[in-house]
Order: sequence, then C-alpha cells, then structure tokens
Amino acid sequence: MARLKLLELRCFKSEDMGGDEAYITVDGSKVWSIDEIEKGETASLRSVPPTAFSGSVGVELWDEDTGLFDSDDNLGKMTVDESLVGEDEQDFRFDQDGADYLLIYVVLADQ
Ligand SMILES: [Ca+2]
Ligand SMILES: [Ca+2]
Repeated sequence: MARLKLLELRCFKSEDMGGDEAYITVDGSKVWSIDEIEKGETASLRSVPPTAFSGSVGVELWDEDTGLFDSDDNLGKMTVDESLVGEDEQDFRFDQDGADYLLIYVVLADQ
C-alpha cells in the first residue's frame, strides 16, 4: 500500500477563456475543486487528504462546464504507481483540450 499526496496545481493555460472551474478526481472520486483558476495561478492542494492505494491509481484533471450541451472537459489523466514510494516530489503535465497544467505530488509509504 502507498498514499498519494497531492501538493500543488499550477495553471499555465486554462481551457476556458478567463479561467477554469477545475477539479481533480482520484480513482474516479472528486477530491478537490476550485471556483476559478487561471493562467499564472497556483493552487495549494495540501489540504486534500492523502489517498491510500495499492498497485496504481488514476488521477484526472477536469474543467467543469455548465452549458446544456457542454459537458465537463477532461484535461488529462495520469497513472501513479506504488513504486514511487520514497521518491522525491513528482510532477505531471495535464495538457489535453488546449489546457496546460502542472500537478505536483508525492507518493508516501502507507502507515
Ligand atoms: Ca471548458
Ligand atoms: Ca469551465
């Protein structure tokens, strides 16, 4: 077992003009969201409780859209592997759908 600890989300380019209603899912469950994040902003994710997992776990970044024919935009998906336990902070670039975000995270040993 391992624990995924999300640390920070940096926005270099939002999917929507003027900022995204971004949220993050871990293993399909929403763990964090923000009303708006735009280019140049960094959001701390340190208040998000770590997620325990074994093997690997999927993390996705989304932009919520509310229009009738406008479903939420998937901005990318990463798979975090348990073998990263004890390694330094990792990062992953979410760059789907014209967006550009960097997620900083670390994989901790289970306790
Ligand atoms: Ca959008
Ligand atoms: Ca949006």
